[in-house]
Amino acid sequence: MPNHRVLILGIDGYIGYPLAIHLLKQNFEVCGVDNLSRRDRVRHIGGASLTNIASFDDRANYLSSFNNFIDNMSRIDVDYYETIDSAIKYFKPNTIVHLAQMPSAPWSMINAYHAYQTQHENCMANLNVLWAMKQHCPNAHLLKLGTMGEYGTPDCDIPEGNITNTCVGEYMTGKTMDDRYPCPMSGLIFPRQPGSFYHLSKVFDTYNVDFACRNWGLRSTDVMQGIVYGLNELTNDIEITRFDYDEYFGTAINRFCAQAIIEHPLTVYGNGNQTRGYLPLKDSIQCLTLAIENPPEAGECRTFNQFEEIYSINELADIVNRQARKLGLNPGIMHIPNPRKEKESHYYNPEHSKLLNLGYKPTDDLEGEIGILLKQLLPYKDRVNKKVIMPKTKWE
Ligand code: USQ
Repeated sequence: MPNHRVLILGIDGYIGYPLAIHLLKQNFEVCGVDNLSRRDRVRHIGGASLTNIASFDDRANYLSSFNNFIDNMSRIDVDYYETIDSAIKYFKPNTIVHLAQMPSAPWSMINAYHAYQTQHENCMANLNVLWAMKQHCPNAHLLKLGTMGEYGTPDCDIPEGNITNTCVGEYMTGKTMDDRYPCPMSGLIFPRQPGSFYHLSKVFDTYNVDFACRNWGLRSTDVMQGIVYGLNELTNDIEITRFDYDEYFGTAINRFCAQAIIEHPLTVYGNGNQTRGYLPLKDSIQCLTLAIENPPEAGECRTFNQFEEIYSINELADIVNRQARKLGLNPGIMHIPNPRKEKESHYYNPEHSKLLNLGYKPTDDLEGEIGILLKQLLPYKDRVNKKVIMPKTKWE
């Protein structure tokens, strides 16, 4: 998409870097910033990307080899207003993809310092972006990464962001079941029940973005993303994204796959009936691109629930175990006491049709994708550090 400039905040991350490459190949003008905190934090907890990723400078040089890459990537902290203000003023983007946030629920639950850092960084950075947009590019589109974890696991269907008018108010005072009428709360933000200080930070962001859209007429998309897994498609080594598998920055499928290649039993927390939505990294990039190509109206704060398939942790562990066996590996599965405070058996039925309506073509073969991922990871087997696999942080 020529003449459309995308500023990626968090361009060095798991999603940011492959998204930048994808957009450059689609002829978008791309620029980006990052403070390298993901690299620092993973190193600090004793982890490292399982894939051998290029340095920040080498990545910047690679992206600069595309004519439509606007500038060298800058190392800036988005939670300092002056830096993000000057970046937005300088780049004048049509779309800002905001991925520059601390992404880990367990990291936010370590102690007071980690909870504070998470909420300070995530919420302040987001506020700064909103004010700088208002100042320098009020017509731009803010594409902000939220999380399905904002909703929690309520005992009812979850709409895409807001209460719909198909909800009925039959339980309101003075009404009976025969008195159904459209819900008077239709259009309001659907109640959130986040499960960690990290997920809470995303809820605060949601309300700040919604307010900025209503008050200043900004336009935004809040992407309630499910759990992303896998690696990006590569045409050369420098394109490979990071792959974390530690307790904090690795997510369920990625952790299970890293465990499987060293035949470590797959670490199912609790009874394993926790159910979530999942999508491969390439689908996350496809969905973000669709959102960029189809911006909301001025003043609109729209929400996409972004995932494709729903699985329980037990189902995922079985799939990874089965695919590992096909490669001659025998990890097995272990149930360990759940370090988190979360419902282990629950109802889960979130709506997710808006991206499909925009043309999202989901990869609906999770088992096949996991088979491919295990093969991609096998060459990195000797890099797995067993010390960062078992969880140490407890929610209570
Ligand atoms: N789990 C295990 N074993 C493990 C790791 C996790 O059983 O070794 C379980 C957890 O108890 C949880 C589920 O797997 O029930 C998901 O955990 P996760 O670590 O894969 O994902 P979560 O902490 O929820 O957070 C991740 C990302 C976050 C994103 C979120 C989407 O880190 O940035 O927002 O997925 S969602 O979960 O839909 O909210």
